[in-house]
Amino acid sequence: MNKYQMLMGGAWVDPAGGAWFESVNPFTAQPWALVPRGTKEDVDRAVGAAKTAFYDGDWRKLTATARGALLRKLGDLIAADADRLATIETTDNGKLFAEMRAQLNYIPQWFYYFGGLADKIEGRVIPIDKPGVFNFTREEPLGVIAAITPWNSPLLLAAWKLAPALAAGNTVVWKPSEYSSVSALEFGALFEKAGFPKGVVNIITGYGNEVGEPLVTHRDVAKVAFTGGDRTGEQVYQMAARGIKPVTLELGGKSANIVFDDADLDSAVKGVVSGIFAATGQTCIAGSRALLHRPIHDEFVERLLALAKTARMGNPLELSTQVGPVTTRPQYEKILDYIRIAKTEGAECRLGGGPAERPECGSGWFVEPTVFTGVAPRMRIANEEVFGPVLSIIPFEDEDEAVGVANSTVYGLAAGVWTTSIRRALMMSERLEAGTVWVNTYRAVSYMSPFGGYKRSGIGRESGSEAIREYLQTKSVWIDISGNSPNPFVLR
Ligand code: TXE
Repeated sequence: MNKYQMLMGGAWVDPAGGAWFESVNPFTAQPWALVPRGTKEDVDRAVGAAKTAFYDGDWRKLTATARGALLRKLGDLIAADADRLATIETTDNGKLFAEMRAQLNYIPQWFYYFGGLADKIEGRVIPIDKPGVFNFTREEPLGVIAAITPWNSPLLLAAWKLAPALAAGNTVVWKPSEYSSVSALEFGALFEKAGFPKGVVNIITGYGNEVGEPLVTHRDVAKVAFTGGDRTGEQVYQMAARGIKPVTLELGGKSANIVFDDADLDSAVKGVVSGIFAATGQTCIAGSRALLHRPIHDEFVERLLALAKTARMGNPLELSTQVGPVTTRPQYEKILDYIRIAKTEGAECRLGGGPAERPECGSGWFVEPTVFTGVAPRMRIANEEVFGPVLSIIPFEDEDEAVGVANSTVYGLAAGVWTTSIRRALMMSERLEAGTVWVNTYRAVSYMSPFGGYKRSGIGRESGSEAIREYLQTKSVWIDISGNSPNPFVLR
């Protein structure tokens, strides 16, 4: 087993406590790598390195154009290493190699896009209402950014934070999930190769309470960018509040995929299947509720079951596999618990409904693609994030009811609408409380388009030009050009 080190101030170092933990391959349920178990002492060291790089190092002296060029170089290096990094991600988190490779091939775009934005961060000259005074603004970096990422798309979700944070001129301490740290540590080598000054990006691994908390509360961390579960997000927000630190939070959801009777049902069936069974349902944007217009409900369910039954499970490294294992043992147990809860609540299980014990699943943590009909909006399965291949189907009578049910959860990350009516498409996209609305498609994301949650799904936006604002602060500069001495006892 490879034994890894952490990246701090440009050096690869052992954890201060001298302890490592095993990273387990979800397909074999066997450990395959040893990850450093960081502690508060390591956090102090990593934040110290990032602080030094921010205030004293070469990073500050680079022009914005040179900073952008480094980001673009990094993008090239990722593209050249995509297959290797994707294989590592699949081995670490069990998601399909086909999916991870597509992500890795796309990740460079975040570094190209934000690299391009680096030298387009401009202030304003304000035609101020006071004669003899010149006023302008500067957009400045915040300082040391703590980036905390989850296990489901380890490098993609890190890129969403690192690319804008670095483009804006900040330095970063990145803590990947304890379940998927290996790709982050391998990725770390590319920063040095690209020519980033030492300490601009630091990577610290370990558990949420041992590393995440001291990182969030560290007095030299200026901002926290977090993706994870909403309960942890709430804790992170509370801890950051004590230090009056801004946060970006991306916290998952219970997204509704709404199918109207005028929809192209072939596309809609594929869209609903992709929304919940792709990535084994372990995505923040999972369309875990299918809201079906009553006139097409029965036919749609039959077609959906027919397609879902064909999903090939097995080794995520094989390109023919469509549904892989669940990433972590606790997550596997959580999904099975929710299936039990749904059955107890009276939902009707029409497909799956338990662990997958097919020979091709080996000893991995597999759950059968599961479909419940007869789900009532009040049931827990219709309100709580399962983060697995479990679909809840809820019928609706008309547009008002569809909107009401879709908006009835505490979340608001995404929604899908399937219709051929332009009126419905526009009306629904206005009335749905979600940061992303897809019409006649699902699971589309881009570096160019802002992404984030309404309500309990989060705060702030990642991707798109909006994202860079999350890593900047505005300074207003006033210069007296009148040459007069004003009355010191009144406001100028
Ligand atoms: O996530 P956590 P978990 C949801 C999903 C899943 C549930 C739990 O429903 O079932 O969250 O997953 C770090 N201070 N999502 O437990 O705890 C942790 O080490 C600071 C949705 O794996 O949120 C990891 O790096 N940091 C989500 C990161 O937070 C802490 C993706 C995320 O872990 C911390 C993943 C603490 N006190 C899970 N505790 C999405 N939005 O897509 C943990 N961490």
